[in-house]
Amino acid sequence: MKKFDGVDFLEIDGLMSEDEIAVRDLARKFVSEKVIPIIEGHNRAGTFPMDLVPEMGELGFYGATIDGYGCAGLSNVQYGLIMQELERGDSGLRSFVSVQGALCMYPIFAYGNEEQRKKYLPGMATGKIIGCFGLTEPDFGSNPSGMLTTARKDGNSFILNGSKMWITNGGIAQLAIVWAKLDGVIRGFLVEAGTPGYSTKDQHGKFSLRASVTSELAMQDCRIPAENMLPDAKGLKGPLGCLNQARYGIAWGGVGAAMAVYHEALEYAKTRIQFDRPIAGFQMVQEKLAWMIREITKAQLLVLQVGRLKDKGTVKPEHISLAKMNNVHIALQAARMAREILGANGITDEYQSGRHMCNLESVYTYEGTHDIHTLIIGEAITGIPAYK
Ligand code: TGC
Ligand code: FAD
Repeated sequence: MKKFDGVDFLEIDGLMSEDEIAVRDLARKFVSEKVIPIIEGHNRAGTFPMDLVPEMGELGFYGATIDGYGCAGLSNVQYGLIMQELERGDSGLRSFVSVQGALCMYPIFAYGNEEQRKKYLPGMATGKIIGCFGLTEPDFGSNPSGMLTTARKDGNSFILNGSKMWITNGGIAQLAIVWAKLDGVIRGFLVEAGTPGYSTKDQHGKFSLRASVTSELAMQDCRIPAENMLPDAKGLKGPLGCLNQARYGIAWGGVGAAMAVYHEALEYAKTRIQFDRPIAGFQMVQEKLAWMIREITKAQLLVLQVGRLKDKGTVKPEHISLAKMNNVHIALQAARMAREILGANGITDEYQSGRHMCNLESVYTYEGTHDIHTLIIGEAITGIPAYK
């Protein structure tokens, strides 16, 4: 297939600085050279490409917006462009980097004390320490405020009890951020792998995000030092603050996945001959390709504006919800259309679109389902919460 060199129908590159484009191109090259050649094999085997972890650290992908502690100190737009390119490769790879940076390094940076930052962030920036984020429980997904996991103070320790489910990187993480209720208030705890009473079990049988580790976490009288609580996160707004960071990255990732399937469908349609001419010449195929480029262009503008607001410090959670829900939705629709254009070939892993389509079903559901983001926007514009 023709080399991927971006999708830019409306000269949106012209809205970005040279530094932003340089970071994007670095990530694009990494994905083209290191990810695309190996990712279908990992997807088929159901394994995460661990070999790529140190190189992504060297490239500054982890905790990229943090200034100091070995992190790259990039802008939010630069960070978003990295996530876009990673998800062009595979949603599982972007998930790994999202969880490491937005869901694990960010809470240590934002809610931790200086000792915690110095102890964990430099190792996480290189990928030597892998993190996971335990919020969801078997009976509390969209409604994390009902969580059952508890923490109890016992002398100089906390004792954790409970379980978490669907945790990205769980089985490969050296450090888990576990959210639990202490005297009824949600707090964040740093649990190191190997702590007695803490165990993980990988979840198998996934048809989605196969090149990503998803695990259950169990805490059974798990005793951790008292200094392992994040001092500045109190209540649900602690984990929701992390989700703002991760949902923002996913919104960019959606653009990347949509660009990958559009590119594949367009190249295929130009060379696949039926009824003596390329299928790209049929109106119904063009309608699908035109829909894709229209939606990708809108998604690019949407997320760039959200990134600019984030860099200015004026972004609101509902802006991020709008971008996450829209961009993942259009990426999933685009992947389904691309799969259709590829005909029977679209159901094999010789082509990427089927893998992206399956991955995006998870992305549509995690970090707040599409419908939960609809309700977040609904609350923002009406002032009336409709979750309960
Ligand atoms: P609610 O009463 O609305 O809010 C509780 C407190 O939180 C504050 N708040 C926020 N703070 C920061 N950022 C936000 N986005 C916030 N939204 C709300 C709010 O002001 C309040 O503060 P305070 O001071 O009054 O206490 O909470 P609720 O229980 O009614 O829930 C609202 C709802 C449904 C929107 C929320 O629970 C939600 O977003 N649910 C979805 C859960 C979710 O997204 N889970 C994701 C798990 S992690 C994951 O999926 C990782 S996938 C990783 C990968 O592989 O990429
Ligand atoms: P439910 O909350 O049971 O929702 C089921 C359906 O009901 C959905 O369609 C939902 O939109 C709808 N619904 C629920 N409430 C309402 C309402 N009030 N109004 C209208 N509709 C509603 N979690 C973590 O903590 N850390 C991770 O690293 C992580 N990684 C994940 C990786 C993968 C591959 C997947 C699939 C999930 C991951 N999750 C993780 C969990 C994810 O965040 C949850 O799956 C998600 O929040 C939805 O919860 P649920 O699956 O329990 O669905």
